[in-house]
Amino acid sequence: MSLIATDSFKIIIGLGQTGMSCARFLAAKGLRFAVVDTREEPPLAAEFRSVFPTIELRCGALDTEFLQQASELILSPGVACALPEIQSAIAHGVSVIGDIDLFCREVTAPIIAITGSNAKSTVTTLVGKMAADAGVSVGVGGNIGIPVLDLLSEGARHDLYVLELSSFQLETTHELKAAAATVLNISPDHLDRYTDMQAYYLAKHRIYRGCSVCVVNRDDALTVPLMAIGMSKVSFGLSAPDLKDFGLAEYEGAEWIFKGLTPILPVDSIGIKGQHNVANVMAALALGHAVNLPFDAMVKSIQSFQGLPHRCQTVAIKQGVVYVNDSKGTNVGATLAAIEGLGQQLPEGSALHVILGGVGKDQSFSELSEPLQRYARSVHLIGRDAQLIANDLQGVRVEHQTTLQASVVDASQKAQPGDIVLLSPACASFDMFSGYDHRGNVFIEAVESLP
Ligand code: UMA
Ligand code: ADP
Repeated sequence: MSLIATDSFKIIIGLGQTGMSCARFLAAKGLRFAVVDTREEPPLAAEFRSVFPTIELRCGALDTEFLQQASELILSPGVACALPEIQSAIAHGVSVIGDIDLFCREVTAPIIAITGSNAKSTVTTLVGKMAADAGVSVGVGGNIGIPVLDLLSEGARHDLYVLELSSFQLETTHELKAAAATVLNISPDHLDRYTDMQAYYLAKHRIYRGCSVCVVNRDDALTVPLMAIGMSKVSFGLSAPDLKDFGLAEYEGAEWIFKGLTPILPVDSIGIKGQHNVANVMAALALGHAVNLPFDAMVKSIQSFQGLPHRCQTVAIKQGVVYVNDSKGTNVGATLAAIEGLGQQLPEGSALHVILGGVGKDQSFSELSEPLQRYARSVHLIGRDAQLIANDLQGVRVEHQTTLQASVVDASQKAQPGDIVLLSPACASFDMFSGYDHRGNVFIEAVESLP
C-alpha cells in the first residue's frame, strides 16, 4: 500500500541540469515532489539543498518501493528508462514522462522540434537566428544546453520555441505536437544505451508524434516516418526538388537552393561551408517556412550565419592551406559528412589531410575508407583507439602520432596551397582531452603556432 497520496506526488529522477529545472518548475507551481539520483553525491546536491531545504533528496541506489509511490516519474535524459527499478514502477502503474512533456503541457506557442544523429545544434541555432532576425520572440533550448523548462522563466513567454531534442529526451516525450518536426539524419550513435539501431531509430521518430509538418531528408530514408497520417510532409535533399520541397538546381549559371520551382539563394552565398551544411540550411528553411518565417529574412540569416565553434569551423588559412576544426565530429556519421562535404567543394587538384582518433565507442570505421581514398592526401591517427581505426581502414595509408600537435605539424608539412587540414576525429575525446571543445581549442592553438 502507498505511504503517500499518489495523485499529486511526483518524483524527479536525476539531479542534473534537467532535474534542477524540473524542481524549479514544480516548486513554482507549488506541487509536491521529491528528487532521487543514482549517484551518492550528485554535483548539484549542495545547490539543491540550499535552494530547496524542505524537499526530499534521496541519493544512491534507486528505491523501487519509493518510486512506486509517485503519480508520475520525471526522468532525466541521462537515466535509462530500462533500469529495473523504473520498469518496476511502470509495471505498478506509475507513468514516466520527461521535462519535454511538462513543457508541452504548459506551452501553447508553436514548437519547432529538431533531432538527428548529427547537425542538431547547427540547425537549431540557425532556425532560432532566422526567427529572431525576422523579429519573432523565440526561445531556443533543449539538448543544446538550456533545459526547456528554463525557457519559461525567461520573463515574457515567447511566440515560438525551437527545441533540439536528443533520443534520450524523446524516449520520455509523449505529447510534443510540434508545428514542425524533423529527424535530420540517422547514423549509429549511443549504441551503449540502446539494444540496437532499431531502438535508437524508434526513439528519434517519436519527434513526429502529432506534428503538423514533418520535414524529412530524402537522402536518408531512415528520417521518413512510416506513418505520416494527419501531417504534411516536406523534404530536403541535394537533388532537384519536387514542387513543395527543397533541393538544388542550376540557376543563372550557378547552383541554387530551390523551393519547388522558386530559386531561394545561391549555394556559394551560404556562410557555413561543406555540402552537408547545404543540407542543413535547406532543413532550416523548410522548418522556418512551416511556421511562416519570410524567405527574405531567412536568406539574410543564412548568409550571415558563421556556424558554431568546433563544427567544420575554418580557424586559419596559412601558406594557402585552410585549417578546419570539426572537433564536434565525435562519430563516424559526422566525420563522413565533413570529409564528403568539404571534399566535394575542394578546388581541382587539392586534397584533405584528416586527423582522426580518440575513444572509438565500438564503432566500425570502415565506412571512412572510400571517402578518405578519394579526398585525403594524408590521414593522421591519434588517441586510444588509433590502432582499431587503422585496422578498419582499407587501402588508406595512415600516420600514427602521439599528440594532436604533432599531427597538425605533420599535416601542415604535407599540405599544399588549396588543401584543407581537417580535424574531425569520429571519436570521443576523453582519453586525451576534457571534452570536444578542449580538443578543438588545442587544435586551434597548434594551428596558431605554425609558421
Ligand atoms: N546521472 C546519473 N544518475 C542520475 C542522473 C544522472 O548517473 O540519477 C548521470 C547521467 O548518466 C549523465 C549525467 O549524470 O552522465 C547527466 O545526466 P542528466 O540527465 O542529469 O543530464 P543533464 O545535466 O540534465 O543534461 C541533459 C542532457 N544530458 C544528457 O542527455 C546526458 C544535456 O545534453 C542537455 O543539454 C541538458 O539535459 C538540457 O536539456 C548533453 C548531452 O551530452 C549536452 N546530450 C547527449 C548528446 O548530445 O549526445 C544526448
Ligand atoms: P549535434 O548537435 O547533432 O551533435 P552539431 O551541429 O553540433 O550536431 O554538429 C555535430 C557534428 O556533425 C559536426 O562534426 C558536424 O560537422 C557534423 N555535421 C553537420 N552537419 C551534418 C550533416 N548534415 N550530416 C552529418 N553530419 C553533420
